[in-house]
Amino acid sequence: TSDPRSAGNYRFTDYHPSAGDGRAELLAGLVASPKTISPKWFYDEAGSQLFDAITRTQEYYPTRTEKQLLINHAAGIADLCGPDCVLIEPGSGSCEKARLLLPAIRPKVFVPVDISADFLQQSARSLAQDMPWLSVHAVCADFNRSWDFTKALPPGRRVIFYPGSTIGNLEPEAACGFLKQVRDVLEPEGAAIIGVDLHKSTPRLNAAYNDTDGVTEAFNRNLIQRVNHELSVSFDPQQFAHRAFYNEDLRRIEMHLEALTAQSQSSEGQTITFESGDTLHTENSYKYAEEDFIALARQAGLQHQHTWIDAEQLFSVHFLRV
Ligand code: AVJ
Repeated sequence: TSDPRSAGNYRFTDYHPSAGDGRAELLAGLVASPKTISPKWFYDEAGSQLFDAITRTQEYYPTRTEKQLLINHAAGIADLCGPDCVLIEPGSGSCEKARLLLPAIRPKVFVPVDISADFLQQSARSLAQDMPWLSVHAVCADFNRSWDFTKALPPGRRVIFYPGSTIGNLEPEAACGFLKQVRDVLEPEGAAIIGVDLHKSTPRLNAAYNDTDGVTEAFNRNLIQRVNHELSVSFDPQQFAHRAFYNEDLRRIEMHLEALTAQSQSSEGQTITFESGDTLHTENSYKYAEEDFIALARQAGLQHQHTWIDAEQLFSVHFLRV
């Protein structure tokens, strides 16, 4: 099929998110001490597929638990949304989770927002086809930089859907900042549905990030390939070990790559050097007790309305309002 930007119940608006100079930032993190990299670099083609495979491992409970919560409580969630809302999903990806809620919520319009134009158009268009009663207004934008796209939305009660515990990648202060931005967009009467992984026993958490099939290990190591590709260097992924553990004091999973041998590579006149045992900090994934997330949301000016939690107390879905 051709590519009409508007057809039937489907519409697409491109805000042309600029890639920015990610590479300079990437290199800066690799020559710093300690070495760090933003988890956003995980998600190239191979990394996105590996993440998908992670969600299907025995040990990684968040995705299947959250989906089951959305299925079980779709009617209750829809009740709190009310009729004819404008449902916005920042970072919508496959729209797979929204699909679980849309038939219950029946929003006036669904607005999937993603930075990846091609993938967004594919998934939003097929959603519009599968749900002909639904208006889909896809927006290509970088919501981490600007929420300006919301100025062009139709009127109606705004509900922001942010599943997956993606908010866990942010430091708590930054998570609060994100929620404040959400609140601004929701004025005067909007709401937010946010999926948050729960603080729990260390063994359970450690297992989820150290699956026995080595999928998370491959996902972590794929960052070395990404660095090689982005910076035209050639580190050997096999010379890095996957390390993932729950930091109980900070209530976060930390992922690192540990160099098994000394190695160095030059890029743009700078040298990236690993001594044997040096680590690269690749991800934080914060976990919250129910009341702690509610307190964080309140700090951001969002009131708690309801929280759904599974019987094993693994994952939470919060409904917040302005
Ligand atoms: C996509 C950030 C929610 O933190 O659990 C999964 C990413 N990293 N396994 C998470 C991830 C390793 C995931 N988030």
